[in-house]
Amino acid sequence: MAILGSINPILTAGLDGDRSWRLADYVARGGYSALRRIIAERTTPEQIIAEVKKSVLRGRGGAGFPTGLKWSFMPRTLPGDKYLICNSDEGEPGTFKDRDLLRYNPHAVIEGMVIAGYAIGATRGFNYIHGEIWELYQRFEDALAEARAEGLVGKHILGGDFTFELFAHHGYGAYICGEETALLESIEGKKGQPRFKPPFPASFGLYGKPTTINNTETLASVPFILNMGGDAFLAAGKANNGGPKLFSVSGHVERPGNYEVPMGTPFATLLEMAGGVRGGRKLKGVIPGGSSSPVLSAELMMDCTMDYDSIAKAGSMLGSGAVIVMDETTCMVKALERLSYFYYEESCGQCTPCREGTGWLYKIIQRIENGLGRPEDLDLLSSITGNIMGRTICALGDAASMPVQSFLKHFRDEFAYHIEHGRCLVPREVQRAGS
Ligand code: L3W
Ligand code: SF4
Repeated sequence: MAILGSINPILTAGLDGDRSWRLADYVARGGYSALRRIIAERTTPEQIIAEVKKSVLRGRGGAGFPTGLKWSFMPRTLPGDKYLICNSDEGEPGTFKDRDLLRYNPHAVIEGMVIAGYAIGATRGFNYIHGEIWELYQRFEDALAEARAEGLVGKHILGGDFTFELFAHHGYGAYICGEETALLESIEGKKGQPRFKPPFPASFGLYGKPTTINNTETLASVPFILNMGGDAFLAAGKANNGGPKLFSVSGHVERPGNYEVPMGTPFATLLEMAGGVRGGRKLKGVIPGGSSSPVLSAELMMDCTMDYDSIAKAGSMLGSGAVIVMDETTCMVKALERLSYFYYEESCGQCTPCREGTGWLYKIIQRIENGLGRPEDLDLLSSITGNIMGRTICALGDAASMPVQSFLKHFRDEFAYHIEHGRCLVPREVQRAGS
């Protein structure tokens, strides 16, 4: 079990048995009661959307967009196919929460998808599952078969008027397929390259039809909102940041893993739950929301609470909730070199600033790391990132630029030292002690 701890758990409550992914176990935990009530009481889609809006559930995939608002964009009464997609293409470096939800609580995802499908008037749903974690695809298929056999998915769900077919779809492991419009292209059988937005998927989505795309954790939260009520879900978090959140804590901590805590929990508490900085070392920096979010210094991070607003105020993003902890043994140039390689490798190549810029950034950071940096390199890095940001089709260009800008902002001295001395400010033996 990689869910290592929680405070007031909701999403992961009762997942301590060894069959938590089975239908019978989910039902024993109160599963599918929200869906049964909706069908039996003929709850209207408007009522469901109103409850989700009240909960202030914000998208758990990275952008934090309000879920109820997104659902209300769907032209529900328009005739013809409309789609719901669960984005389980979890690929952001540092993020590993959605795979645990699929692994241990797949029926919460299914129930959330059926309720969401009902609320937005969808006719079909797809769960797009990251291609490199095959066993989850199989587990989701098994759960889907159980749900179908009980009439919880498919034609005339639970004997009512609502028909909703749901399918699992596995991706092929490209990071960019987690971008919502690249994901649509991928399901359509094309190369996974992002589309221009607008039009947004709510008006032109899968096969050109209205489509809503939500993250796995977002959809898994929906049954709990309907059961406890929007107000209670909001109160389980913090104003404007409803509910609990799963955080994937990795890096230099004693107990890396997933933790469920209320939005607004102090970072210091989360760090303590993860056993603190390994070996009692000093905290140096934290990437609070997955590799695309700007790095923060230890001082800034220790003042943060884990919610969208607090992390934004400190100059970063809560993103997908992937908290990467770095201690005093970390060479920040090396860390950034690794991140930059990732974006260079994963750029889909459609836009010149991203295709050329990510490679250029990586090349410069690599030469600084290798002791061959030039005095003008830091200004050059700033200039390149400034010319990528806001000039690309999708957010990957920004995602590649923000780490560079933030590493330079908070750890500029280390980069300057590398350039001047051709070696790291953190002595080799200290780095080795930490590796
Ligand atoms: C209709 C409008 N719909 C916005 C919808 C839009 C999307 C959602 C958010 O990037 C971030 C990125 C990564 N009419 C709308 C509208 N929408 N305006 O709202 O949109 P947006 O553009 O703010 O974000 P995005 O393009 O979805 C997501 C960051 O997340 N990230 C990446 C995480 C990676 C994973 C993973 O591996 N699972 O989550 C982490 O920080 O950099 O900034 O649905 O259509 N007017
Ligand atoms: Fe592709 Fe990068 Fe352009 Fe996104 S920003 S569409 S990943 S080239």
